[in-house]
Amino acid sequence: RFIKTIAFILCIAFVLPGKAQIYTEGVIPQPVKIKSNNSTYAFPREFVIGLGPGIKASNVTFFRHYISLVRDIHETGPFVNHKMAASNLWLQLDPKSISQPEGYTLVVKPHQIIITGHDEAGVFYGLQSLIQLLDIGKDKIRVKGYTITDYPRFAYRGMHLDVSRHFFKPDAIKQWIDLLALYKINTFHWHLTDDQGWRIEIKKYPLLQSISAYRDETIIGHKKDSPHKFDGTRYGGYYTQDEVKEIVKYATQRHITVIPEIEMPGHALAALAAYPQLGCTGGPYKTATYWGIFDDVYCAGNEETFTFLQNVMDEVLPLFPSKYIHIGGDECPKTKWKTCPKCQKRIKDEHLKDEKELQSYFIGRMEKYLNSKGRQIIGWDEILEGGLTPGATVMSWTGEEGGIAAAKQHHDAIMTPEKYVYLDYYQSLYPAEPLAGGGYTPLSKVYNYEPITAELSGEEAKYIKGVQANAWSEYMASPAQAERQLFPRMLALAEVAWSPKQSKNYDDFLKRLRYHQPLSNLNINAAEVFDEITDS
Ligand code: TNX
Repeated sequence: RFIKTIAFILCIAFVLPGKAQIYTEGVIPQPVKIKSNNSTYAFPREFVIGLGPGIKASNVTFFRHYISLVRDIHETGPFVNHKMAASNLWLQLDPKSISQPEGYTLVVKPHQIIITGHDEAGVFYGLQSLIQLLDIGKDKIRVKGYTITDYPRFAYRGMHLDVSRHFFKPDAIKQWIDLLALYKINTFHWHLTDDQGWRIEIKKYPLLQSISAYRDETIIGHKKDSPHKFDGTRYGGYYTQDEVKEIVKYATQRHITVIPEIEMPGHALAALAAYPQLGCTGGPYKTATYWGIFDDVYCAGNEETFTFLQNVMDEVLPLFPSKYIHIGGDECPKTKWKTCPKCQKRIKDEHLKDEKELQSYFIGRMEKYLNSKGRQIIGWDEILEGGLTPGATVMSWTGEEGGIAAAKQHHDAIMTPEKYVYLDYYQSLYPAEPLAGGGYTPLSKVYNYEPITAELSGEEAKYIKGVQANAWSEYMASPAQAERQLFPRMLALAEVAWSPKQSKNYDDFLKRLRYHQPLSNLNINAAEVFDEITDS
């Protein structure tokens, strides 16, 4: 009994306060430092947002939108170069007091809230944290007093979305961008082309719009013979260049870089359906109506393939100011190249060893072209086969090995291993879980992923630029379905990408998630999936 009593007292004295100290009502991703300062701020019915010098009003657009959704409260402003003392919420830049790029401090005082950013991104992220601290009562919005100092662990914090397997309208993409920004994700990898649909307008090639953007059937299954419904109408769509520009501008205002992916040499069936001369056999081809890997890919022996892809890039580049262009490179069967006279001639003429080196030749040519336009390439880890081209960044998806190999060769890498961060995979073993991709990545698995592996030395680890989760859309036919599949796991990814390794704590994350209001206030269809439920 004595021992039990002592244990109880020790628990009260040390363990519980320890826990209480880490646990906060809910900033996700967990900030570097967050401390209660025992005050509370209550927004008056009319409040003023003041912007210090150098801060554009676009930084507060989402904050104002959020406030307007949750409460009938009228804020005036934002006022540029306003007076600090006259502002309820004051935003300012001070790269000296917070030295990390994208970093910020947030101080909630009894009479005012102050956000200080290293840069505009920092100010913006401070506002995202503030949104998460709002205590929205019936007649008032209160903010508990916290002092936060925060900055990201990784410079590259990515989310991918496949719009080829299912098409999402521009408005859905904008809402998606808002959600990425709310969780401090700064890169949107937009998977725009694949076998099942080409989704970006290229004016020089009108058949990409009339043929490649559509397929014959509305499909949900994986294999040709799995349950799918043919309703007689073509399925598809594409983004006009004006829509793309608008989306990129929208993302930029939210401090998100959009990286377009134009897939090559594989996953090219939709393009071949319109321009069959770009395939080894000349077709005819059809935009795919089921999922998988297809043998028909761009012909690597045909000069016209390169002319086509370069012309495509000539229209893509002006739309996307990103340093990186993603050129795909994954899952390219070499079957057709093996029997294609033009491909075999290319192998001979270029003194290549085999079809793997032919793929490397293909990527290398496109890399040179993109470098000549001032851009760098990213490719899936299969671009390591047959030798990495000089400046390529590797996106490691089949495992972590590709990223590790790239870092050891002093190439930048982004970790996105399917085993941990594929959000198209099942998130629970619940019988009611909707049809999903073939793997199993529950919330805890995403959360506990650590991008820097022990195989890398400190020097090599610097080449791991960050982490990304992927959202392949084979089983996500609508924004609501996509939300159900991607949330809350995307929040776990955000914490992997942003928060310091040593502050990660899954139990604490789950608590913050339970009290987390923004997803419901924004009407997001998030799955109520916690590991306790799924593991039982
Ligand atoms: C593999 S990940 C693919 C995609 C599929 C995905 C399904 C990668 C680079 N390629 O084409 O959609 O698996 O999880």
